[in-house]
Amino acid sequence: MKNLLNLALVIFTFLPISAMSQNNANYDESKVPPLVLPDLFVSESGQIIESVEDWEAIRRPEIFQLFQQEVYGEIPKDFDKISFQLAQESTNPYPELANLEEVDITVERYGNSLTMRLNLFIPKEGKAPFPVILLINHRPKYPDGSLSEEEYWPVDELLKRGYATASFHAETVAPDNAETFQNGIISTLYPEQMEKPDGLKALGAWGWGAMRAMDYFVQHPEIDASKSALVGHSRSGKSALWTSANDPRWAITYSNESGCGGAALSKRKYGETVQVINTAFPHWFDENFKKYNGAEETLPLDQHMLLSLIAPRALYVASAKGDQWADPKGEYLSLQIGSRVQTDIYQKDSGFETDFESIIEPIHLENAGYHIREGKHSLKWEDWGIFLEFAAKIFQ
Ligand code: GTR
Repeated sequence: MKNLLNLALVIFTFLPISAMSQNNANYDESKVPPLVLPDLFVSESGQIIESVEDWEAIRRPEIFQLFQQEVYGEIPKDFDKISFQLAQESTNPYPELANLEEVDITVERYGNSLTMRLNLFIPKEGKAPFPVILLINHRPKYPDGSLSEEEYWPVDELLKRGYATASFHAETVAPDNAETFQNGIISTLYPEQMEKPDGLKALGAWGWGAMRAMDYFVQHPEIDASKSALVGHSRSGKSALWTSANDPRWAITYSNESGCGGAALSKRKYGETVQVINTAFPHWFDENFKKYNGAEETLPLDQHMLLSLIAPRALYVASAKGDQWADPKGEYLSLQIGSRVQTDIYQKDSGFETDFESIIEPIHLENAGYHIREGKHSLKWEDWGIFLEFAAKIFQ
C-alpha cells in the first residue's frame, strides 16, 4: 500500500501543471454557467452602435482598450529604426520550388537594438507579387525538418499553391518561459513595459514580431502584402488574434485551436480556465488579467469581442473534436457572436446560422470561416487544406 502511495505521489509530482488541471477541468456542458456576455453594440456610455462610423470611432476603440488593459497588455508601436539584412546560413530545403530569404530584422530604439530572424520562401514559379502566409512558430525552430514532417508548416504545399510563406520563431522576440520571457524585445527595446500592470508580455511580443515581418513584406517587390494571412496555432493562435486587432495590415487572420485567451469564450469556464492558464503561463498575459483568476464572471469583456476587432477583415477559426481543453464550442460561439460586427455593421454575408452541434462540414462565409475536424490538438495538413480553400476565395 505504502509503495502504491509513493508511486501515486511520484506520478503526481511529475505531471506538468497543465496535465493535472486538464483532469480537473469541466467538460460537462450542463455545468457551464448561463452565458451573460457584454453587448458588442452598446457603448460604455449606453449608446446603441449601429453605423460603421460609430463602431470605428466609439465602440471598437473602447473594446480594444479593454483588451489592452485587462488581458494582453500593450504592444508598443514606436521605434527609431528598422533595417533588413539577408543572411545565408542554412541550405534551402526546396531549391526547385523557391528562393529562401533568411532575413535579419534589426530594430533600434533609444540606442538599443534587437535582431530577429525571419525565414521567407518565395515561389520560383508563377508571377510576382505573391500572396504571403506568415506562421508564428513556437514549436521547434526552422530549419528543424520536423516542422514539415508534422505538417505544422507545410512550406512545399503552400509554395505549390502560389503562396510565399514565412515564419519566425517566438523565441527570437520573447522566449516562451516565465523566467526569461523578458530577455528579448521587452527588456532590450521596451524596458518601461516591465513594471506596468498592462505592460507587454510574451503573446504581445510575438505579435510585435509578426508586425516587423509585415514591415518587411510591405517593402518587398515580390510580395503582395495586401494579400496576407497571419496564422497561429494554440498559444500562437492567441497571439495572432491580438496581433491582428493591433495591426490592420493582415487581410486574413487564422487562429487554430487557440482556446482559452484565444478564440474561446472565457465565461463558459469549459476546459482551460483563466486561473489555470495564468498559473501555468504567467508570462503570456498582462498582470491585470490575473484579477480574473476564478472570477471569469467579473470580466468586462469576452473573447467574441476580441474577434470583433478584426472586422471587416477576414477571420478564420478552427477547432478539433479531441481538443476539449480548448473548448471547441466556446470557440465557435465566440466566432458566431463576434461576427455580428461583420453582418450588422459592415453588411458582410458572414452570419453563422448553424448550431455548433449541427456542424457537419466547414462553414466558409464571405468574410469569416470555421471548421472542426476529428482528432487531437495540432495544426495538421487537413487544417491547412481547408483553410486554403477559404483563403483562395478571399484573395480571388
Ligand atoms: C497548453 C495551453 C493552451 C495552449 C497550448 C499550446 O498547454 O494550456 O492554452 O496554448 O498549450 O500552445 O499548445
